Amino acid sequence: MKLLEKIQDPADLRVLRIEDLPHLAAEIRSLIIETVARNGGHLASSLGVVELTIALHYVFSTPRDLLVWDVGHQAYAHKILTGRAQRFATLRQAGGLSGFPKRDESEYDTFDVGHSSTSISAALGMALAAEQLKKRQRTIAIIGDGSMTAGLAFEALNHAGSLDRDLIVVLNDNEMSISPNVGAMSAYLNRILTGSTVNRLRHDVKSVLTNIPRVGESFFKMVKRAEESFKGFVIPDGTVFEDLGFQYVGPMPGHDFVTLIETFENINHLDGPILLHVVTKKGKGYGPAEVDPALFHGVGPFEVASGRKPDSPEKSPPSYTFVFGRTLTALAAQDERVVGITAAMPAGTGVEMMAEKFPDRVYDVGIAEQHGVTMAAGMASRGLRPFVAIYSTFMQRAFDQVLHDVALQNLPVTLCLDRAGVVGEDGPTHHGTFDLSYLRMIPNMTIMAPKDENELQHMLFTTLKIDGPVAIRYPRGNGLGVAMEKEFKELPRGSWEVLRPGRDAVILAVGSCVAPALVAAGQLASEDGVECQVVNCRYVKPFDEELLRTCLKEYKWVFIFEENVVAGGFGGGVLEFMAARNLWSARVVITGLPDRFVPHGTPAQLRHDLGLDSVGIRKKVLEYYQ
Ligand SMILES: Cc1ncc(C[n+]2csc(CCOP(=O)(O)OP(=O)(O)O)c2C)c(N)n1
Repeated sequence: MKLLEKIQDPADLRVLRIEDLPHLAAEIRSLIIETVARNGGHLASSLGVVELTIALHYVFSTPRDLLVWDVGHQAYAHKILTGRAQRFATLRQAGGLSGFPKRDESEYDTFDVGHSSTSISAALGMALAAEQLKKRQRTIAIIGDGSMTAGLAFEALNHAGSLDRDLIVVLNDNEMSISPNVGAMSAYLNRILTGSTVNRLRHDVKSVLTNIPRVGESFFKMVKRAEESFKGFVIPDGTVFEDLGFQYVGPMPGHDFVTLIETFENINHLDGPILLHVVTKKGKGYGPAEVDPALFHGVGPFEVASGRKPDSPEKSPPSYTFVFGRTLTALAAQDERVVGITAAMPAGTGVEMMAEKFPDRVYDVGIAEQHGVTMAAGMASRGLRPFVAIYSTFMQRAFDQVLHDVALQNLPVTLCLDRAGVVGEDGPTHHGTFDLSYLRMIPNMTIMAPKDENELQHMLFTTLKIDGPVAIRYPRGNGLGVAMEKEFKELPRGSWEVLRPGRDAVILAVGSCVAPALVAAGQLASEDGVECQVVNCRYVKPFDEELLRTCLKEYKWVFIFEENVVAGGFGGGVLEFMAARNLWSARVVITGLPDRFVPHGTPAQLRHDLGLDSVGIRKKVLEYYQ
């Protein structure tokens, strides 16, 4: 019988011998690799923390003690050990397990996550709640070195260090964010690992260790043993973390059960804020992911033996991300004011394409969306034209910076919002379905959404002609395969496009809804006898006022489709326009996302369920049109 089959919850794990744990780790790794190879997911991060996760559940009394995962993309072993091994095959599938911790999925999932750098704040909150409610518990935040680059994590360290409450922060250092980690903190951690800090302090390791209450000689022996297998393992005085009020323990090897378990047992007796610096290898145990952890950070299905994607017979159209990267590079070549900014996602956003040609004009700020946007504002205030490429969902974090630092001063910063709309299997933490609402209300903003990849390149070019902030939102995945025009062209600000005439009703479609609206209009005409005019509302702000006025006067029925929440979205803007001008003759039907969080599933299925594919659009028109 496999070890994993005996483990229904962590209590079953705790009766195993330490010698058995490497077998268990191997079983968990196989299950993770097989499942992600089928369903896609976050592979390398999860493989890197298998031993760490087992050791945490082995020593701490979960679920009473709380494990708070940062981002949560590395929590697959945690899910498997906490009663979800049997359902693990459903990972990221509609109705199946979420790819991230979810409180309504398990009592072991202490906090819903997806966006990074929340764990220390949330864990501190839980520790304070336990104190006030007189509950005994250990609270442990597990945060990666990449996630540690965000302001939120620093804010939490700053506060936690001053409060002196019981809190353990496990810093999982694999020297990688999605791509190699960046910044001074990363360089600092690296100096600790490579020894310059360690060597300076090694001579008085013993006196420091034996002075820590309840640790003493045995811990020192354990440290010495670890030291033999690992470059440096000390408790140095004077790390940044010590100065912030944490007891610093580490750096320690993150794949060695004996060291991990003894250390956790020891720090379980320590009081106050503790930072345990654990060194792991991203992708551990799966060759292709160890070799290229960035590629295997988040992956679609692949062949286990080779690590390669299955061959697809057809050549797929370029992705929006690729078209963005290529266009940005071309614009940078034409205009030396252009700079590119990414927040830890050079590959995911396509900014790396510009970095290859213009490395001095591209900045990876780390997971620091707020800083990236305000830095862009500073650049724009002095004559540069920054393009800030951040996924729609992560731009939420920089809302005030967009409003206060960019828009208020009407600065020409281009916000490039990839992964707008439903993103699929990553689910509600990652759907980019709020941007039209949170941007449309901001004065001075221009907002565009391309109907296809060709229009995206023209929009990027057009932003250089607009003297103020611009946001372009475009979907995840491949473009439509349309012909790419060679010359960039300017799309006059606030201009819409009539793509198909029709006398009976008008469809106002935004971005990803334009193509299915055209398909639906074709079927409505040929099969249902309803002729719809289709308008590509490529500017969500400002509107094409003249065209909108004509539509509102000439048609009894106006159908609006947008892959954004209805609340505050494009359709809401049309209603505001009508109200302000007393133009009430048309009936308006808005289809967008409802006022609830949309779960995970394939993008096609989600769009179908939301009525945003051609089937749904046709159905909606027929439902209302008389
Ligand atoms: C606010 C925010 N920005 C960007 C991301 C995308 N993202 C997910 S994981 C990750 C890297 C995290 O690195 P690290 O914390 O070191 O974890 P690792 O994957 O290396 O284990 C990034 C940038 C995110 N989840 N949240």
